[in-house]
Amino acid sequence: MDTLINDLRIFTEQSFPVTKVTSYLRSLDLQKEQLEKYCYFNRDFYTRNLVHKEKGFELMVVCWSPGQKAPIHGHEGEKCWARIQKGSLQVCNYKEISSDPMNLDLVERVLAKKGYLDGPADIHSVENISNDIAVSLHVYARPFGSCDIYDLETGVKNRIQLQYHSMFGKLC
Ligand code: 2CO
Ligand code: FE2
Repeated sequence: MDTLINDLRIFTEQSFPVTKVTSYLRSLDLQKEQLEKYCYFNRDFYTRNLVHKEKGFELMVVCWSPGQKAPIHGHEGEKCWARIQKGSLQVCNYKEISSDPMNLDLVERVLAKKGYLDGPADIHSVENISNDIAVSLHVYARPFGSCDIYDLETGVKNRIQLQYHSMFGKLC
């Protein structure tokens, strides 16, 4: 993890060059033991487990029980990547056609399996549609504390604060 954090620091100085960071994260070789202390599951929601945070980026492990979902939300131009470390996740990517009234186009639906690197993401939903747990590693090249949730049924966009479930391996 320390090597990864140091490398992300170097990428911060370079403003996270997308091609370079993408190939770096794609070939990242992390053993599951290195993630274990950040893996907390909750029955009711997916968990956001902070590994490291500084001004330029944050690193997080996200744990998904079967059926858990991050609803459609926006990343607002921040560069962010997610790598599937265990299990699989369905990622749906959207394009905003208009904001008022809300009109999003589903541009892509991907079944991301272990080793798959997603990103940089813009507007997406992420769901564990499998019967097994899933774990993903997220790099946000700008700490990400709140986001817009898009409700397609009501056409309403809500701002929400994002919470951590654990920080540095300890439950919050
Ligand atoms: N962005 C969501 C979150 O930070 C997880 S979906 O993958 O980017 O909670
Ligand atoms: Fe996301």
